[in-house]
Amino acid sequence: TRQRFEVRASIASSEVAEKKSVAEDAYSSLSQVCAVLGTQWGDEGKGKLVDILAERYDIVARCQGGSNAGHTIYNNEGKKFALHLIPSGILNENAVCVVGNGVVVHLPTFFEEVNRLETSGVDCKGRLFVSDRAHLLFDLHQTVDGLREAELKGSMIGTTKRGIGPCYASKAIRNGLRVSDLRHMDTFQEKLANLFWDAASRFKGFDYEEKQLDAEVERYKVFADRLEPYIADTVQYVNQAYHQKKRVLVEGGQATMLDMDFGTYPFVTSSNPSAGGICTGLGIAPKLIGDIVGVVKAYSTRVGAGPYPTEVHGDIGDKIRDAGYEFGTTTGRPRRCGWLDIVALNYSCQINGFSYLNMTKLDVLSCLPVLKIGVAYKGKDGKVLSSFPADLQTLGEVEVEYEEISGWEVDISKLRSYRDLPSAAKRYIDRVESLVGIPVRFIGVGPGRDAMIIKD
Ligand code: 2SA
Ligand code: GDP
Ligand code: MG
Repeated sequence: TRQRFEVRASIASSEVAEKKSVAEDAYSSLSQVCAVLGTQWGDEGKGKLVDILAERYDIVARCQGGSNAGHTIYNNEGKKFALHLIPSGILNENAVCVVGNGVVVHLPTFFEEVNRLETSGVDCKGRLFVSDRAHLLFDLHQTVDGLREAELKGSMIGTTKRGIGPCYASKAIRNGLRVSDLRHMDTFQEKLANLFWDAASRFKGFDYEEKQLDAEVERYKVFADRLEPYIADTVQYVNQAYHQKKRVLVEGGQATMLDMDFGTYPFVTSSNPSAGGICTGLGIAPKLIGDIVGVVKAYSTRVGAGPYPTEVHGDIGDKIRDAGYEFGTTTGRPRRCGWLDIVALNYSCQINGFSYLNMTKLDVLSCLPVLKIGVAYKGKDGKVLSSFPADLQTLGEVEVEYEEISGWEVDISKLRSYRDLPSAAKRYIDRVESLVGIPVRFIGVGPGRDAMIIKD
C-alpha cells in the first residue's frame, strides 16, 4: 500500500510541476511591454491577472482613470486588497509601480491607500512613483461630480462620484493643476483659487469661503512634502527602463465599452481605457507595445446607467449577481448582470487588437443549467446590424439574437487543468473563441491567484 501511495504521490507532484511550468511559460512568454485591458464595462478581473503577472514584470503602470477604479486582489495568505489608484503590481515586492501622466490623482486617496498597504506590511517607498505630469484631482472635483449628477436628474450617468469627469474637464479646459505644481507653492494658491472660482461661478450649489481655499492650500503643502519622494518623470523612467530591457506591464482601469470615444457615450468614463490610452497615458511609443491581453468576464456586468443590450432582469440576473458577488469595489453598488455580448466583444477586439483573452469568472456560470450568448443585434427593420452602433437610440432599440448552450452545473473552482474542465465548459470557451477569433489563453475559475487555468 505504501509503495502504491508513493507512486501516486510522485505522479501527483509531477502533474503539479507540469501545470506550474505550463503556467510559467504562458505568463513569461508575454511581451516585454504588455497591457491588460478590460473588454466590457469594467470589473472583468483585470487586477487579478495583473497581480499574477507582476511577478514576471519589473514595472507595473496605470495609464488612465483614477480612484473610480476598484481592483480586488488576494495575496498568497488569502488577504484581500482593494486598490483604486495604486497599480495591482504593488503586492509583488520586486515590481516598481508607476502612476502615469494619464491618471487623475486624488492625493488623500493615494495616501490612504499607501497607509493601508504599509499597515499590511507592503512597502511602497522607493517602489511607487507618480508622474509629475499627472493631474491633481481635488475634493472640489468630487463635489462638482455630485452636483453635475444631481442636475441630470432622471438621466444621471451613475458615476462613482470620485470627481473623474470634472478633473479631466479641468485638464481639457487647461486650468487643471498637475503634480509638478506641488513644487511651486507660490503659484499653486492662485491656480487653485481659479478652480474654486470656476466651480462657484458655474454651480449654485458650490459655495465656498476664502478660508476654505486657504485651508486646502495648507493641506496641499503637507501633501507636497509627503509626495516628494514619490514624484518622478515617469515618461523618462519607463522609456529608459524599456531600453535597459526591463519588462513593463500596463494595467487598464474601467474598460473599452466605457471609453470616452468608443463606449456608449455619454454613459462612459472620461478617459480612454482602450489601447490608445496606453501611449497617451504613459508616454510610450505604440511600437513598443507587444501583447495586449483582453480580460472578458464569462458573462457581463455593468455598474452605472446606460444601454446594456444583453442585461438580464429577474431571477437569472439575481443568481449571477449572488454567485459572482457582483457589487462595486469602489462604491458597493450592485452591478447589473447579463449574458456575454459578442457584438460588443468583437467591437472591443477590433479596437484593441488583443493577442489573447483572459476569460474570468467561468466558475460563476456553474450556477445556471442553460447559458446564452448574444451573437448579433437586429435593428428595428429586422436586419442584423453590421457594427456596434454609435447612437444610443439605435442601441436602445436593438433586439439581441442569442445562441443557447448547455451549462455544466458542477463546481469547477478547484480545477487547475484545462483537460479536467467539463466538456460543456470547454464548448462554451470554444464557441467564444470561434465567435471572436482570438485565443482564450487564461481562464479564471476563482478569485485567488492560483485559480487560473492555462489553455494552450
Ligand atoms: P466615473 O466615475 O465618471 O468614471 O463614472 C462614469 C461611468 O464609468 C463607470 N465606472 C466603472 N464601471 C465599473 N467599475 C468601476 N470601478 C468600480 C469597481 C465601480 C464601483 O471596480 O467596481 O465601485 O461602483 C468603474 N469606475 C467607473 C461608472 O459606473 C459610470 O457608468
Ligand atoms: P477589475 O476592476 O477588472 O480589476 O475587477 P474587480 O476587482 O472590480 O472585480 C472582479 C471581482 O471578481 C473581484 O472581486 C475579484 O476578486 C473576482 N474575480 C476575479 N477573477 C475571478 C474568477 O475567475 N472567479 C471568481 N469567482 N471571481 C473572480
Ligand atoms: Mg473594478
